[in-house]
Amino acid sequence: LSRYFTALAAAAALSATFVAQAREYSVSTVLSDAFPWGQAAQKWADLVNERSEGRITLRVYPNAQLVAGDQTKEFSAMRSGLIDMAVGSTINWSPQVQELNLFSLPFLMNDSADLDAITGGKAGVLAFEAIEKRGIVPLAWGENGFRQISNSARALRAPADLKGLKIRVVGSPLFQDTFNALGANPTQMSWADAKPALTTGAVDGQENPLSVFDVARIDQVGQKHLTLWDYMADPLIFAVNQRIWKELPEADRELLRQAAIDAGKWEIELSRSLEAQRLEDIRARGVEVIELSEAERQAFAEATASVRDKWSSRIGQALMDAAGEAVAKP
Ligand code: X2X
Repeated sequence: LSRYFTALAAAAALSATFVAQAREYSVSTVLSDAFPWGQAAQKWADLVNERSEGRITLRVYPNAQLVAGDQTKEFSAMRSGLIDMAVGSTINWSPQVQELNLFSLPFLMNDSADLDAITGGKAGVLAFEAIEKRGIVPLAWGENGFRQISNSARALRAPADLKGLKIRVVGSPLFQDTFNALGANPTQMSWADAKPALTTGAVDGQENPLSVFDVARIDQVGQKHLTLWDYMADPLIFAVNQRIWKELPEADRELLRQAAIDAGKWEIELSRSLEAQRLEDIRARGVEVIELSEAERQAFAEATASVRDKWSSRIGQALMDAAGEAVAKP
C-alpha cells in the first residue's frame, strides 16, 4: 500500500511540476500562414513545441488582431505586455524604433546580399541593440522581402510616371517622404484597409513583396502594372517582451532563441526560393511586369536622395556607417 501511495505522490509531484512549467504565449503577426511571414511564426511555434516536449506553446495571432489591425501599435503592445511575442516587420516597428527606418531607406540595398550583409553584420547588432533599449528582446531575423510597386493606371518606368498617383503606404512617416519625393500622392493605411482601398479605387497603387502580391491576389483588385524596382526590403524580427524573457529559465531562453534563429533561416530560404515561380504566376494572370534597366533604377534612386539625407540623422551615424560598409562593393 505504501508503495502505491509513494507512486501516487510521485505522479502528483510530476504533474504539479508539469502544470507549473507549462506555458502559453501569444505571438503577433500581420500576415497569416498563407504567407511566408505567418509561416515563419508557425515554424517558430512548432519548433518550440517540439523541443520543449509540449511544455511551451506559442499561439500565433495573425492579421495584427491583438492590436485591432493597427500594425504600427504592435511594438508598443508587446512592450506593455498586451502581446507576449511577435514576428514583426521593421516597417511596422519603426515608429517606436527610429533606427529601424534604415531598412526603409529607398535604394540603400540593391539585393539580398546587401540585406544579409546588414542584418548579419555590425549594423544588425546595432539594430538589435536599439530594440533592446526600447524594452524588447530581439532574437532572430526573418524576411518579408524586397518591395515592388504596382498600380492600376500605367507602367511605371521613371519617377515622372508616378506623378499624381495615389499610393497606399504603411504607417511610417518615411514612406510619405519617399513617395512625395517621387511626385506621387501617398496615403497611410494599415494592411487591413489596403485591399478594400484598392478594390474601390480609393488608391491607385501599393507596394509590397512579390509573396504578398501573389498570395493576397493583388492582381484581382485592379493592379495591372507591377514594376520590379527592389527599392527596399523589410526584414522580420522575432522578439519577446522583456519581462517574460527575464522570468524564463536560462535553458528556455536558449530554446526560444535557437528555434527563432532556425525558423528565420528556414523562412528566408523558402521565401527566396519561391520568388521566380511567383513572378511567373503573376505574369500568367495577365499582370504587366516591368523590369528596369540599371539606368532607369538609378533615376528613382536619384529622385529620392533627399529622403536618405533627411532620415540618416534620425537613424544615427554609427548605424548608417555600419550599413554603408555592409553594402559597399569592393
Ligand atoms: O502592410 C504591409 O504592407 C505589410 C503587410 O507588408 C507590412 O506589414 C509591412
